[in-house]
Amino acid sequence: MTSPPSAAPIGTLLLTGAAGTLGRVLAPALRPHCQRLLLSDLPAAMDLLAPAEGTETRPCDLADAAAVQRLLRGVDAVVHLGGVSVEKPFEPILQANIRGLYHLYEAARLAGTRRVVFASSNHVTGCYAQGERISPADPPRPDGYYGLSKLFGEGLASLYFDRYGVESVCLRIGTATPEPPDRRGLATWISHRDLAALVRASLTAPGVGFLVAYGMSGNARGWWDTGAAWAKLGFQPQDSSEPWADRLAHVHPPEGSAAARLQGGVFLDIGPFDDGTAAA
Ligand code: NAI
Ligand code: 15L
Repeated sequence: MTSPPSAAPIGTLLLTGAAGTLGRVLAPALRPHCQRLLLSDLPAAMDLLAPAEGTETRPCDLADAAAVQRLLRGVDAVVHLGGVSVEKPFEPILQANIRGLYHLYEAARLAGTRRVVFASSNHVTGCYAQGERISPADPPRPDGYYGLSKLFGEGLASLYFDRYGVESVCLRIGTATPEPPDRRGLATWISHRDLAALVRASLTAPGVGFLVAYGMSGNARGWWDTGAAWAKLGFQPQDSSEPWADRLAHVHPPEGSAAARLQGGVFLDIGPFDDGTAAA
């Protein structure tokens, strides 16, 4: 007997960075919403993936253009988490986040992929002062090569919609941890439950075109204007950092340091690298 047709709104969904921290959170949350879920990560990371019913594994290095083209064949939508996820010297960021993202969008264009949900980051605007209210319309102020690579990704997403019709939602995710870790997290935290709902909304909202949205829970102390983008996505958070406010108010880097003053937090303590690659 053949099984009845699935009512899942998404056909074949590719999750990159599936073996990473958020990949392992999002895979089970996305599985019921697609007909087929492909889990991809670096070959060396595939052991971290727990096999689950209805999923298929696809090892792939995003730096390998031909492999990424094979990966995207038949894919309707992508949740793109793969890449370097912290501040690092330029070279690894160039390979995974800049070249890798170019390979992904080129492959999406060739495959006719409908939509990419791109895990951008709050570090695109990490040099704004903590407490300053900003929106996706404000000028970017990346706080390092990592944030800069996410800004490149947003530019690429814009280009591939305007020229080739590949839709993108770029989520400037805040701090996606089980609980907010410190005072900054009272503004930046997004619960795993809210993140999963935001990603699902980003995959299914009609006619998003190219959209940038901050990703946080319903934090009373948040810094980011989320109204217009969340309305377009039909997203409403269920969680808030407020229950941790008293406990975390005094958990922060030394007052006056860049990490305490600027929205990017401890990423401002990393670099310059002086690793010689600029002169090579
Ligand atoms: P993670 O570092 O745990 O996972 C990233 C995954 O990408 C890893 O499994 C890694 O093996 C894979 N990867 C790295 N280079 C690759 C390459 N060349 N080819 C294929 N795969 C590669 O990061 P996490 O925390 O799960 O974050 C997921 C995404 O969300 C990242 O893009 C990160 O920048 C973004 N993000 C995460 C936030 C958070 O709070 N965790 C906040 C803002 C953005
Ligand atoms: C990010 O973009 C990082 O991937 C994650 O490790 C956190 O540091 C997060 O931002 C944050 O700003 O808290």
